[in-house]
Amino acid sequence: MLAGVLAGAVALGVAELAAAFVRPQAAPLITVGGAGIDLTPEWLKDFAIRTFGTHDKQVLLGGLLAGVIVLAGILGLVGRARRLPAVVGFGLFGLLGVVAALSRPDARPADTIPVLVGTAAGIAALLFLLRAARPAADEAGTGAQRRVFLAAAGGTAVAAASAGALGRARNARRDVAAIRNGVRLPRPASPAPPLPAGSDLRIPGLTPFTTPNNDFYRVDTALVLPQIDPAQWTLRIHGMVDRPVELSFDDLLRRPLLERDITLTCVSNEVGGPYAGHARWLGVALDDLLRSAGVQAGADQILSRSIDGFTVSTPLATVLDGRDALLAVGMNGEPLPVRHGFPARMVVPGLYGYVSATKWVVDLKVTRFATDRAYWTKRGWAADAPIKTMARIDLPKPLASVKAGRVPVAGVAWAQHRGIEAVEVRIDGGPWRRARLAPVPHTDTWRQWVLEWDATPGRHRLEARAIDATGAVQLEKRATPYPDGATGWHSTVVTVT
Ligand SMILES: Nc1nc2c(c(=O)[nH]1)N[C@H]1C(S)=C(S)[C@@H](COP(=O)(O)O)O[C@H]1N2
Ligand SMILES: [Mo]
Repeated sequence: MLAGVLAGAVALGVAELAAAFVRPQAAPLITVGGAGIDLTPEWLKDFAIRTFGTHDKQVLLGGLLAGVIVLAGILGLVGRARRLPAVVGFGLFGLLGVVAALSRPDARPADTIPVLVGTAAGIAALLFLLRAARPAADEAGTGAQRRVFLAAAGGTAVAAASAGALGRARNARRDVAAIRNGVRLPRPASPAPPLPAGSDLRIPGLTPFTTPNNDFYRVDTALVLPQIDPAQWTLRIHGMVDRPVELSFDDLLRRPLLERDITLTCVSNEVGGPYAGHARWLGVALDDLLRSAGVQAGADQILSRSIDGFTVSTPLATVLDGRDALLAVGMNGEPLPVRHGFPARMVVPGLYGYVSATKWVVDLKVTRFATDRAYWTKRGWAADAPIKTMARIDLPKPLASVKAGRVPVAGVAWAQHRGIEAVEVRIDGGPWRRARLAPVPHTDTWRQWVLEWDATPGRHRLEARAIDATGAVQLEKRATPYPDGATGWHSTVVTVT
């Protein structure tokens, strides 16, 4: 058993080291994990995002690691009786890894090297350890035999751990954090006006109007964050255009930059959920960029692609309708953080992220919905996905206990690009009362709201709903995110003492 576990560790450690020479994305846990994400049914993905939130990736990789170790241990037990089935078992694992590596959307043949080298090393370690464990022919004494095996096992463990550690150290050198720190973004040709006074009500515990970059939600399929040097980055605009273009990062920065306040929302956000965030973005107008390439008649979609092969389909008419669709390079006064798409991403007000907000974007293809589908729309999520009107209660916190008297009930509400006209709150199913709304710069942001409540002792149920600027009331009917965003009124229960 120990022989199998250690052989598995050697396979993973050596593969990690080899991947550091090929590319970090080619490490077997990453390729198998990535293939796993792609094959996972929607309900399970939904469950994972809901249950583990932003830690879904760590949970996946941890589970995978545990699975490999257990199976390797079993193969070790098998190997004590018969070598061949154990070696074949390792080989099958290797084959699975090869298939996973080649299944990645950005796969290259070299991506199979880490898993091949790792499998070979694992098999060699297994045979070595099984030999060390075998009682010597002359039965020289089990004590001596045991010492031989433990020495071999110890040596193997050290070798596996050092290979893994060396690989990680080498990977760290690819990190573009230092390059990002050196990036100086030009001033905006069109700065955002200062936020209106009072747009942040500054109530302790209420979501701040502007989300600090470090607190901004992250949702993506990337198990390894793409590390892109802006000096190597290019953006290709092609497809149904008169003049295909390829822009460098400097080309992009030479264009007039707009600074805009836009609130992003993920379609996977449950009613009352955390996957929305507000930032002040800096970027190039996407409509100008597309028009400069000459968009041809008949096109209705922009298919954008990230460097790791993730794709997004965005309705062309939405991008060209005059809203502030950006190819963003800055977020809250800094270059984009690596987790949020450095060096460039899309941001389109009013659309859920999976149809608008491509991070690490390198390619824009002007095309038609009849021709091309994107990562999530292939999996049944809606192609047309405007953000739904939503009010969220942030205060009092769910299941909180508060003192009787004046209690602020407060939260944020969003209906990007339509705007929030009102937020209403009711207590214990009573009459709806209008909350006070904080001012906002325009309709593309969320809006804070607060209602002063005279709380009386007991358990109370609070509900909130928003009304958008078209007069439409937030849908009451409860629906889960799939296929085009959750609906329902957010409610919480508070105990007043
Ligand atoms: N390259 C890439 N871009 C992506 C995604 C992704 O998986 N890969 N996810 C999208 C989704 S579903 C959302 S909600 C937003 C989230 O952006 P954030 O992580 O910066 O908050 O990014 C979008 N852009
Ligand atoms: Mo999303």
